[in-house]
Amino acid sequence: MPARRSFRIWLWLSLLFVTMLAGCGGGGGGGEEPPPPPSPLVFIGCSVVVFADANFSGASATFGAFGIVDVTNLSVVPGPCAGGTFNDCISSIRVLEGCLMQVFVDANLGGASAAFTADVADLSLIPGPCAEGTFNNCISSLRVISP
Ligand SMILES: [Ca+2]
Repeated sequence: MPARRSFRIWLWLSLLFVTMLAGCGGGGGGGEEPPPPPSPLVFIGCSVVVFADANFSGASATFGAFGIVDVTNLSVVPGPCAGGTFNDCISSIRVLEGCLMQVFVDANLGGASAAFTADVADLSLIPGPCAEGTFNNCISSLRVISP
């Protein structure tokens, strides 16, 4: 009788052990792919969006990244204005919170400039050196600065 009881206990423990192994296998995947790990990249840079029309409408282009990003010549950025570019073409600007955008009326960050830290819905309301004394359809280069 004791031997039989020992055998039953051994059998019970063996079954328990096998069940635990099976449980581990199932919990460890069981054929299902684990979810992909979250992206290790955290975006802390800046970006701006320029629009050909006021009130953030019309064709747009986005610039920015980390640190300082210079766009030295908007006449090589494809756009809807003369020559199929964004030169002298920007009428409104979105600036990501915390970012600084400098705009220049000439290429290579030259000529009169203005700096913005918030959206500008209508550059024709910003006094400048171009048509009607504003910055509308006037910007030829720009700089985006991350905090
Ligand atoms: Ca210009």
